[in-house]
Amino acid sequence: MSKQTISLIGVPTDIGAGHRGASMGPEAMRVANLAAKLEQRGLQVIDRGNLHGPLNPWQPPVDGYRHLDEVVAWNTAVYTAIHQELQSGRLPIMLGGDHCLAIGSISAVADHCRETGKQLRVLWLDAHSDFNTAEATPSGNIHGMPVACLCGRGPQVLTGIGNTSPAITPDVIRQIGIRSVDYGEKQLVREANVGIFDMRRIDEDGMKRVMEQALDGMDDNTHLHVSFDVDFLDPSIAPGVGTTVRGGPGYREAQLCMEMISDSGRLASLDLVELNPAFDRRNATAKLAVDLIESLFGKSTLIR
Ligand code: EXY
Ligand code: MN
Ligand code: MN
Ligand code: MN
Repeated sequence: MSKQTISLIGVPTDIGAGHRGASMGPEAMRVANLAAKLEQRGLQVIDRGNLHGPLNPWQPPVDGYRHLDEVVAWNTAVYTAIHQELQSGRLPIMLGGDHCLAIGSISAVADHCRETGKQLRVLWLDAHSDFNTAEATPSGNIHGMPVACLCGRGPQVLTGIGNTSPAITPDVIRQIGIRSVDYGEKQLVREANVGIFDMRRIDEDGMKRVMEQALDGMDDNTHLHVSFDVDFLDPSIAPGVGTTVRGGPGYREAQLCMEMISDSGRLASLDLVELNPAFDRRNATAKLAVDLIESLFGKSTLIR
């Protein structure tokens, strides 16, 4: 079998976030040696460099959305880049950037699945559900809305990115690590019936059982996309994010989560988002993210 080729796509923007700094995420991941670590695992890695888009004008929300035009521009570029990598048979890793960029990446993945007859499963690793709408959002920040947009709840300029709208249906999503959902957002995720494994569930059942359930029902025809928001992790191990929420998975739980995804053998695309070097200490969170991505690609602590 030929070597799996991974392409790294940097998307240096914080256009959907409430704090500046996630725009520095791609470079922090490069400084933490992501490409070399994956190559050490026997993978071929192509760094495609960074996408380009509008600067962050740092304006207040208009009609419930902050920086909507700029968010559309960045996500359109993400869609095109990710779709092209998938069509060329490579496994794209989108290095964000804030989580609004998952609208573009997952729209591309969903179109690719329709084109190739694959079944899509999305694992959303996050402290937040990211299911806000213009009516429900407390902030107007679009990084709190990507899952809703992907499911067709949002402005047409975002729900319409790609060839099919909505890009996905809620039944393909499994959210892990959730512990911060806004009041109105809670009604929305319940109505949409999003599969949520919140922290209470992880406390009660353990990460092993939760991941078994989240990965259940996949087969050889499944394309597994992982959208990894760094705020999924407990802030004690991952301070380098703008939206920390205490009570997240610790190092061992996060490793187990990644190792079980790797064991599934279905990982076919990845977002690494919300890493914010302005909040980090000596690039520790970027190094941790690289460590966890190595586990996603088969580095295991298992000795048996
Ligand atoms: N739910 C809050 C909001 O919509 O403003 C916070 C969202 C944070 C989103 C982070 C990236 O996952
Ligand atoms: Mn998020
Ligand atoms: Mn297409
Ligand atoms: Mn989050």
